[in-house]
Amino acid sequence: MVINRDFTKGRINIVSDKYTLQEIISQTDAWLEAIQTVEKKHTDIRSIDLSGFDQIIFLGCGSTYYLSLSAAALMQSLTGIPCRGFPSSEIFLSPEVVFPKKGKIALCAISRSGNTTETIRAIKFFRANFDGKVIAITNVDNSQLANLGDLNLIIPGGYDKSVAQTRSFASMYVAATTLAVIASHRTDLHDAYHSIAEVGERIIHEYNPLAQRYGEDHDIRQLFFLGSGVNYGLACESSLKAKEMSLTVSEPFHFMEFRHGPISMVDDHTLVIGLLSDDKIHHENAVIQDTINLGAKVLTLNEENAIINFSSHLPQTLRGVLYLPVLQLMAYYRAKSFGLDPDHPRNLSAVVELKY
Ligand code: F1P
Repeated sequence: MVINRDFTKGRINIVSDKYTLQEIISQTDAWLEAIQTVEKKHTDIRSIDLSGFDQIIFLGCGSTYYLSLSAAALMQSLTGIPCRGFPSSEIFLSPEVVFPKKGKIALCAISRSGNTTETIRAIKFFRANFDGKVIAITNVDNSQLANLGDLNLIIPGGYDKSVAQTRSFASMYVAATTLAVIASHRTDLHDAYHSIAEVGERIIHEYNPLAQRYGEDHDIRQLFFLGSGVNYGLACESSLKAKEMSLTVSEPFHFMEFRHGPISMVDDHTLVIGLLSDDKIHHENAVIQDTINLGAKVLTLNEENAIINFSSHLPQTLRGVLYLPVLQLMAYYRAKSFGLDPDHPRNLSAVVELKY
């Protein structure tokens, strides 16, 4: 598929910072690369036979920890295999809360750089103490992680030069989704997923002006991102983008949890972003309405009947990545409107490599 991305004539005006905007708007190429990369490993995935494991543990740090939360939820919902997502450090710091006493465990380690010390250490700990398989997902092919897995899924085209992950997160999330689809033997989903990049491209163009409008609204002082099920990890990641890039107070919650305390924070300088679903929509909309009644502004995303409509005609399980680009753009524009450099968030480096 050829994607027409002539942004000189399009509605997206590239401004002075170097990487983040370009990475966000070019990400759908990396989605396609991710699908193709995982599909090529179809036979290897089948020979690992994840259905023979009692649990799959997904792990990463920061963005890739949030990716692990969503990937674990998606893998479990598609395959029925119990899955959990953990920060990499918990694997070796608190193994007693991570690993069940009995059963065969597989590990899926996710890292953009492939060199984050905690993630590498977690795999080494697992190898030393357990007999299970390791799957690695990364954007860097000469990284440590790229050689540590029994199965290595590498998507170089997703790599971000910016510190905050946008394209890289999305590309690795698409890889994790494709992995779950193949592991679940759902050929119907497999075929359907191929249209995801085209849909994503359309959403980026259609909603870029809206993302800019919300991002530049300085009447908004705090952000809450709500998501349930698979969408919770995506809400966490979207919230992290706003935090890192625009230094805005921003928190993620499960929809129904929001009424149990956090709702106290809502005022008329609050934006509540709802990553809505099909099957839980009744409850999710009720929470959104409660926040509107308290004066919040809202931004909702869903297949239809939301402010941002995907109109993808794809099943809910495949739509996760579609929530990301507009929320990444919103964080980007907010950062720019505050005079911040979205490529280099304060106090952050692209990789955390520990010396101890
Ligand atoms: C993990 C990570 C990034 C984050 C930050 C520090 O990196 O937490 O998500 O943006 O710059 O490192 P990785 O293991 O995915 O490369």
